[in-house]
Amino acid sequence: MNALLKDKNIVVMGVANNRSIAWGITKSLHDAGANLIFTYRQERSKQKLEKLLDKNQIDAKLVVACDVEDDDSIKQAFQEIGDDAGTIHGLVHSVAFANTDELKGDYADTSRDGYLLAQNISSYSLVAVTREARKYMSEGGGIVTQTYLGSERVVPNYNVMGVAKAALEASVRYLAEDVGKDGIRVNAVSAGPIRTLSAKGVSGFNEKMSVIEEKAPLRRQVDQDQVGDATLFLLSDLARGVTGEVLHVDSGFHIVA
Ligand code: NDP
Ligand code: N5H
Repeated sequence: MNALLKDKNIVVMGVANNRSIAWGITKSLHDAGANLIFTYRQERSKQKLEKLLDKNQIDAKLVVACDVEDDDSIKQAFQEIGDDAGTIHGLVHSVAFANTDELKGDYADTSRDGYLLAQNISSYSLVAVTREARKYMSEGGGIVTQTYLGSERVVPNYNVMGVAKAALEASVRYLAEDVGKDGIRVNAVSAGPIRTLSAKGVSGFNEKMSVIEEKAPLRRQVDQDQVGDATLFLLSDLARGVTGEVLHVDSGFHIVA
């Protein structure tokens, strides 16, 4: 237990189950004394989340539905959060989506609809939620999103999602400039491969995981708790001088040739 986020109201988007990166983040934020507010899309995720909270004796301040494909849903969710919490001090964006059949084969075969869907849910959503959340971030604070190395390098099969993450990382920088004047910082964590519901069944995931143990400087896998602690750092005052940054939590894999 530490007091890095004591009495801070933090919104966490993207817990689907106990393997979610957002759940690792939840545990770190809870240990730091934060008041937690959650958003979910599917009813199934809400049920899983409520069970997890119960089992871990974490009291959520609020749990609200939010489909990031839908502006009205985003507006409604943040209005409810703002009315309930008064002030928001932090936001964790941990959502992404692309069609499974476009996460393999040639990137050149990506359909227009598939491209736009990946951009919509995985990248534009950060712009939309930043716009709504900042209305209630009157005391400044931090926003942290989740990205992957496939934005910087050509990683086989990541394809349309790599391009969405490149846009997401560029958004982090442009948003950081916009909201910096209000004392709000915007950063991303670039995690190494972690076995989650999203990662399940996508081509090439196992190979990407094993190469971390072989080639990354630390020669061990990345887990949700490591991403949780790095996200906590970025949300906390310890990172008060850091914005527009992409922090790699990948056992150092991105530095090796
Ligand atoms: P999860 O499957 O656990 O989480 C994905 C989340 O995205 C789910 O909670 C899902 O909610 C949510 N989501 C999808 N579409 C929407 C939508 N339209 N509106 C609201 N929420 C939506 O996977 P991860 O924890 O792995 O993924 C979290 C983030 O981490 C993603 O941005 C991913 O790209 C990133 N990341 C993951 C890595 C990994 O190896 N796992 C590595 C690097 C980055 P629901 O189920 O309710 O629809
Ligand atoms: C190079 C790789 C492996 C290949 C690419 C994987 C890309 C995964 C990202 C997206 C988010 C996965 C995705 O959208 C899956 C959906 O099509 C199907 N799944 C679902 O609908 C489940 C039920 C819900 C919960 O999922 C979502 N997203 O809502 C990359 C890997 C080494 C690292 C990785 C896995 C990165 C990443 O961004 O997640």
